[in-house]
Amino acid sequence: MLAILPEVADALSEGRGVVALESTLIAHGLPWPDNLETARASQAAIREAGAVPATVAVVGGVVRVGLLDDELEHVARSGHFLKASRRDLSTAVAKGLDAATTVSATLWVAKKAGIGVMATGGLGGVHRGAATTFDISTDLDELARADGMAVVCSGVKSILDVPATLDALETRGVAVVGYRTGTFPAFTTASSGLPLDARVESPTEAARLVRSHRELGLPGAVVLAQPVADRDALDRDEMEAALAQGLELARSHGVAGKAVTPFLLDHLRKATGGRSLAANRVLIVANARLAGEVTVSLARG
Ligand code: PSU
Ligand code: MN
Repeated sequence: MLAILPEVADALSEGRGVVALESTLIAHGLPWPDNLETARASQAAIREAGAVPATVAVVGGVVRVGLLDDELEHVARSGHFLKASRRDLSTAVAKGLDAATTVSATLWVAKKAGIGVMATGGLGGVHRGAATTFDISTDLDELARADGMAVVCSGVKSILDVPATLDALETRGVAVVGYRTGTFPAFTTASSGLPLDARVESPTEAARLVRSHRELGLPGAVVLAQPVADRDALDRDEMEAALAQGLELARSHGVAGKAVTPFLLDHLRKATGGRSLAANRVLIVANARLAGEVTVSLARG
């Protein structure tokens, strides 16, 4: 049921490093043409690290693992790709639809294809107000079952309830490791201020930790959380103020469920004069690069 690009299939059968990339951030997270530029730069960064990129999406009802450049452009440009979490995959396939995959769907597809490392910008998690709305991303449950997967990100979407999300990850037994940081990154802000129990300083050390997790047969993924580069990072108070405003707007416009993220990201972009978008781009590419380095180190054994 999976259409694996020959280049990706070859790399997998030869035991070379492969990194899975999600496509929701291309179709829904970033505006055109930043989305295509970022998707291309992410793939290039993975190649520079010596690994092979595999962007995941459903195209015409086919679950694709690895996209050619014109297909990447189609995802970025078309505007009609659905946002598919894991549970939406069967509908997309049965109906022959185009769908971008979230972290949960990408993790599931990657695992199925035999890919052990993925990269993204920010994970989904517990939304603010989840105590009454029950809006908790299925990303968290998939992270809990994606045994031995390494997921490189810059924490979770800043629009979430970050402390509650960290707690939910702990409950689910998902290992969260800071990459050259002792606190959980907060997406376009370098730190949430929330302490982490573990940190690593290099791709080799990260790979060693992932290998231990796998050899122990522990369930769930290892989340490797890398902060956005200092020079691109946004100030936490500024972000919080813009967010509060955006959340209020979303509420008054009746925006709910999976439409919330694109709405808020767009609001933040305007409110920060484009700096949140620039930081978002930078961190996505940096995470792809780090994921490439980690998968190469894992492949060396
Ligand atoms: N982070 C972003 N932009 C995004 C996402 C995360 O900055 O578009 C996407 C990811 O694909 C993630 C998904 O898996 O949002 C989670 O969505 P939901 O809250 O609907 O589960
Ligand atoms: Mn959500």
